[in-house]
Amino acid sequence: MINLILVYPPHKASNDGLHGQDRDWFPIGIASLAAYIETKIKDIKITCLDLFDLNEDEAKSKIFNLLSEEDINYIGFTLMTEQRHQALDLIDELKSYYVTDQYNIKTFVGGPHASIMYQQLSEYEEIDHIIVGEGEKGLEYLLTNPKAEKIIKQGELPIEEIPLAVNGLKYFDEVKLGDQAPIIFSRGCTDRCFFCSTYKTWKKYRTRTPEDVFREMRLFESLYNITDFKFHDDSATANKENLLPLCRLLNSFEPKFTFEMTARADQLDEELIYNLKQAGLIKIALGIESGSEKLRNAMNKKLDIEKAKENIALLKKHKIKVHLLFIVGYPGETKETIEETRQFIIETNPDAFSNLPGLMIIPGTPIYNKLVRDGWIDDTYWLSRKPAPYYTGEHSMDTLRAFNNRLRIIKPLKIMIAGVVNQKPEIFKAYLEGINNLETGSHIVTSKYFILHNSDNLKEFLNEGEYETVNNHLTHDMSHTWTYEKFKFMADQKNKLIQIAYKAEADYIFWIDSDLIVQPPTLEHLIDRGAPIVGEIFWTIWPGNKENKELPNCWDADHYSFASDPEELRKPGLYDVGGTGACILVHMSAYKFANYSPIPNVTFSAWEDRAFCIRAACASIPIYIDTVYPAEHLYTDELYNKWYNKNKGGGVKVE
Ligand code: B12
Ligand code: SF4
Repeated sequence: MINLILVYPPHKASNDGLHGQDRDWFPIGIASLAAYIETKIKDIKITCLDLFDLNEDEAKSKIFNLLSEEDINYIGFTLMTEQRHQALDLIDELKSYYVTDQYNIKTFVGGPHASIMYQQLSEYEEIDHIIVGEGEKGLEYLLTNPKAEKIIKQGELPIEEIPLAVNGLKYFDEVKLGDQAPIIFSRGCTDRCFFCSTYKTWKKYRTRTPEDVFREMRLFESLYNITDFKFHDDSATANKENLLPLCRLLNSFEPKFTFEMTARADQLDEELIYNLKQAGLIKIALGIESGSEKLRNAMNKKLDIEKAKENIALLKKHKIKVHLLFIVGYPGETKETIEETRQFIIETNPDAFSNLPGLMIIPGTPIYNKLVRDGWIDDTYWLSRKPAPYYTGEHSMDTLRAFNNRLRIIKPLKIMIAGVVNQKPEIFKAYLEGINNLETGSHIVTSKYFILHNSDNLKEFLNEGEYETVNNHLTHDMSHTWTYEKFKFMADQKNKLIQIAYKAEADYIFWIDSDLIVQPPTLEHLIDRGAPIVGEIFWTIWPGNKENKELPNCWDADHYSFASDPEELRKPGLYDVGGTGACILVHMSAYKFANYSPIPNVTFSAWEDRAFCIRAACASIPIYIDTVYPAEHLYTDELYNKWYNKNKGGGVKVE
């Protein structure tokens, strides 16, 4: 008798926040193999192990327990690129224990990664066989041919032989199905997008008969009490003639099933949408990939974009939830192409959209082959334990993160630029020039609001509604030996500005001290950082600093002191810090919570920026400093004159 184990291996999420997958699906690949093979080989015992959410030790002991109890002849593993190593490690261990005279276990692999990297995998001694492509016929061949070759290619399964995967579920030691069952209507895809490897497993696009699919869904209902389904097809709607009869079968059946599916956005029309809705479609995912035609062409995504837009509107009209899928960071992606994608999202207004952090490079895809030719990656990468990489040949992960944040700005962000000002007119003018030169795309709307402190003479530089004045006996100076009374005054003014921003529903306050000249990209760049509190750096030699050393407007310990060397901040980047001030962008989520008032019992909290940052830190709001576009701090007349000479020529001396 053949004793066969089929394993869906564990998938250890990496801790980089970039890879990993939540568990909300069932591995029908091995279920399908089990369902097929039971009809072909009579004298067989099959066990399927779904180990996806176990750690490697748990997975190992599960397999080893089985091996110690039974005489297993064959054990096969699904290989996805992302979890190749978890499977390969298990095979290694297994071979080191169970290859003796006593045991003779054949190990084999199949699935997407095996179907692509079979040559490389054939060099692993521990793997006895690799089944390429669809696994059913290959598995039958292996189990019926003791002398089967190492690489087995048996080609695609005729459509009428595609098994009902549901029949394979009885072989699982534990059926982790949840409330939704997986189902497929078709195999393969009608397209060949350059980032996609699906064609390596499934060659030709084929659909199952509507009757077969309907029968399988009813079995899920009667055996597992499931009435909600997810179609795992790449492109479920490519064959309308076959799909409409399935819709009719589903429509006439009680209880009513619900389902979701993925389709090409241009492979739909109103008749199909109407029928799908009647049949129980509640949600559809559509791969748009990019709003830029240039990029879609580069991806070989031949999408009729007008048809796609029309279909999205029709789906919404029929109350089917639309989830759009995008790729960020394909070669050629720029700020402008991201803007085109953002505009596409705004125009079509889907119920949801998503994308991975970047373009995931999967072997076997045309884009992978190009990057190999360009020397960006090579096949040895897949021998490592690393997850599939994101393409960073043109943009760093930081920039990709910024692109991702930008995409999520659906309504223009309101930014209130604010400050409490007491300044020399020339410097204030230069300061305002810096602010007016800030670049703002269509995703940003700025306003200004200042409290002019003992500075009525600055009114002439501002428009009505951009300021208010407050005059009192307190004076500003650069000695920074401020009294508690002065700090308290500043805190009160800034708190007042927070209230104004809140009333105006400003998404962000951008605090800029009135002697800072910001660089044009600063605001957009800080917004792209997607952080609740992020300062832009500037450097100052504070009066009284004996070492005559420039220090940044941030600190990482207590009382404007540094646990690490501030010079490291000279390298452009984003750093988390203990506190910052004077040039910071604060999101509403942070300014709604943190204010500038001194904190009782914390002596050094009298400086209002410190009090703000302590409050934020206590609420676990992270604080960052960005060092890519340092501002210029014109805190002495000499510095102003130098700046003026450099920027305006000539120079007007400030006394
Ligand atoms: C639904 C789906 C998901 C679901 C469920 C995943 C699953 N494993 O079932 C979710 C959303 C969770 C998912 C996640 C991911 N997916 Co996905 N997903 C799919 C999709 C669309 C369908 C899978 C499916 O159910 N097919 C139907 C069943 C019957 O086929 P199958 O599982 O492939 O099994 C057949 C063969 O592969 C083979 N086989 C499978 N296992 C074994 C084992 C043995 C021993 C043998 C002999 C044969 C064999 O025989 C089976 C029957 O013919 C495929 C594309 C596709 N059409 O296949 C992509 C696909 C499998 N996913 C892919 C990717 C990249 C991912 C992610 C990495 C995406 C991400 N960045 O998060 C994650 C990885 C998650 C993980 N580690 O499992 C790639 C895989 C490429 C690769 N080289 O690994 C594919 C091919 C899509 C693509 N665009 O290239 N995915
Ligand atoms: S991305 Fe979608 S449409 Fe393109 S080839 Fe892959 S499955 Fe087909």
